[in-house]
Amino acid sequence: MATFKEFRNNVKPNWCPGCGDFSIQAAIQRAAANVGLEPEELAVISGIGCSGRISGYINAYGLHGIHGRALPIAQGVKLANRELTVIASGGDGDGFAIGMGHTVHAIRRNLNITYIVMDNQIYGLTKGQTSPRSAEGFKTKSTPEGSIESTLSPLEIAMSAGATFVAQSFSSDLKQLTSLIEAGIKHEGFSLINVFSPCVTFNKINTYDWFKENIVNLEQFPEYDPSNRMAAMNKIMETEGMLTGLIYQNKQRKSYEDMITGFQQESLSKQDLTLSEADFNKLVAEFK
Ligand SMILES: Cc1ncc(C[n+]2csc(CCOP(=O)(O)OP(=O)(O)O)c2C)c(N)n1
Ligand code: SF4
Repeated sequence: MATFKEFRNNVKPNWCPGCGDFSIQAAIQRAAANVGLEPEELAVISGIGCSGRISGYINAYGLHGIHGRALPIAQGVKLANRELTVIASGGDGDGFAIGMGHTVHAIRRNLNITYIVMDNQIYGLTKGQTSPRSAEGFKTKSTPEGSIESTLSPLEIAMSAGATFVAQSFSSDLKQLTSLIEAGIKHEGFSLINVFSPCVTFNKINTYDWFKENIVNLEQFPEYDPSNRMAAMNKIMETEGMLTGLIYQNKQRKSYEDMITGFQQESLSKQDLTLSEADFNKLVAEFK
């Protein structure tokens, strides 16, 4: 069985020293080993951003896609080869700005994919503009007088889009993050894991200390029941989206793959999809 070290490759990340994304990389590698995967059983698909580089830093199948398009690619990979464990990842700009339409529909489609958002509340790669996750009043190069737009709540959006698994964590809490990624991989459907991942270079407000002061860990509420949708929505609103842990899980709803008519257990990539000449001609005749 592969250890987490076997999910490492020899590419040296070029993230800034102290960037939260390092811990997310480590957590993915540990979670993959802990659930018993081999590198050839995992595909990591990412968008564009500092965070998007992650697919190149893990020894597994990987694709560094285009900005905001990690999820369409990840869904294609999963549909073509359902035997692969598919992790999609990217930044809050990638998933909640340009890619938001894909995020909402991937959530409601519920393919068996784990989506890890590396949420630093800013655009890192393009050197520090506001993202939909930036707070009102947040000053950046694109909002020198402070952002006048309201902050987007991905957890509330995920819940209202019919999510079957919603979790949030902090890159510094490697233990919690690893166990949530393991739970996300095991979940039979789409799992959204939003991870606070400080950008030490451009975001001087949402720092490690700021997160430590503001995070509300769900462990404080032993009676909390993540199968209760109403309680999950209430807790997200009560904590202004700063809660961490497993927020909601619906184990009843089947994944897209398990509901789609004719979609077989054997992955498409292993099936003989050759069309006979007779069938081809029959198909073409339908369009005449
Ligand atoms: C279609 C397109 N639009 C815009 C860009 C420029 N761009 C690259 S990364 C990025 C945002 C980066 O922020 P985020 O997704 O939050 O990732 P981070 O760098 O913070 O990890 C933008 C706007 C692009 N590469 N492609
Ligand atoms: S700019 Fe920010 S997000 Fe990008 S690598 Fe540096 S610390 Fe990380």
